[in-house]
Amino acid sequence: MRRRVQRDMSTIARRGVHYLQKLNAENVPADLLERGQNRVIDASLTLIRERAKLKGELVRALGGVKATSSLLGVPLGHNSSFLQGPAFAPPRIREAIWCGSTNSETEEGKELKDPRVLTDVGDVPVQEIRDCGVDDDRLMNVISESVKLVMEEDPLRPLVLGGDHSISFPVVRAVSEKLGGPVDILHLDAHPDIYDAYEGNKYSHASSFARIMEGGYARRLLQVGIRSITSEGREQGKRFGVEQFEMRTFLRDREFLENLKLGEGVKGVYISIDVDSLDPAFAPGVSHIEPGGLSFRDVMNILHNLQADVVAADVVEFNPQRDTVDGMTAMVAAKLVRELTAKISR
Ligand SMILES: [Mn+2]
Repeated sequence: MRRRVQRDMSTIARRGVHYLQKLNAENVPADLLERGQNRVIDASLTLIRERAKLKGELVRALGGVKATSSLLGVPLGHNSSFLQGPAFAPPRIREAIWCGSTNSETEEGKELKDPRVLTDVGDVPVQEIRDCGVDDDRLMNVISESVKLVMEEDPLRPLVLGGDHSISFPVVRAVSEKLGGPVDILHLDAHPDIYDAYEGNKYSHASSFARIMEGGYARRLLQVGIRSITSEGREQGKRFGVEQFEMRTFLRDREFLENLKLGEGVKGVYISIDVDSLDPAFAPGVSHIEPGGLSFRDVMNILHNLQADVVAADVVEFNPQRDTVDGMTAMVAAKLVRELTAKISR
């Protein structure tokens, strides 16, 4: 009985966003279907474009800033190898940012209620687009296009709320293409996410950094917090010249990592934070619980001391379905977003 209950629970958790009906298109002409899908995609991009434009106009009218963090939610969970809960993360993170249990200033004194510091263009409607039978090649293009629409509105810079880690590929691709060259990436994660493919899926959340490195979108890739890595992960790391900092040597690497200077000679720095880079004691609401990770203060020290022009960032893999009842990990993800906002906005 107990075993059966556990299986049912895990079935429900795995089901994630599968409540969506599969589009039944067997007898529908392909061109009719594609025209309909294109209209839905156009409508999705129009909403992002117009919201980004409005927020950009507002910030420019207020004046006096070079860079403003702009939240863009990408509620995508189906490229996870295990659970799909990260699809539900963006609204939970926003709720925690503004929940009022703490003040609205970052640790170093930036006021988040100032739209010149932090603005929001909403979510890419991932589930609505998938519900129309759009495949991942096109969905990834929609995500890249949405990121570019934000960057179109100077001084907005994308701060992306995941979603599973597969979203970092289309986001970094867009940032690099828009800026016209590679970036340096600081990637905090328990896992290197650099498999050539995982379970046959080239868009897997375990493969995003293979796609990024193949595409030439990054010059340096520093991976910090690593403690679940296979021989393939290490080989792929060598193949792409990745600087992998494993937790087992963190005490030795700490001073270096707390004094990073990145991005010179490239278009800027991208920061990707997988919430599971933190020890599960600090952030239990993740799909892949991996003991032995960074403390929240370790991450703050690395971020606060980083010298870099941060052009974009993401916070991924927060899984609300695994969080504590009081939403502790939502607060952790929200604080990561708040402090990344401080890092980006100038
Ligand atoms: Mn991870």
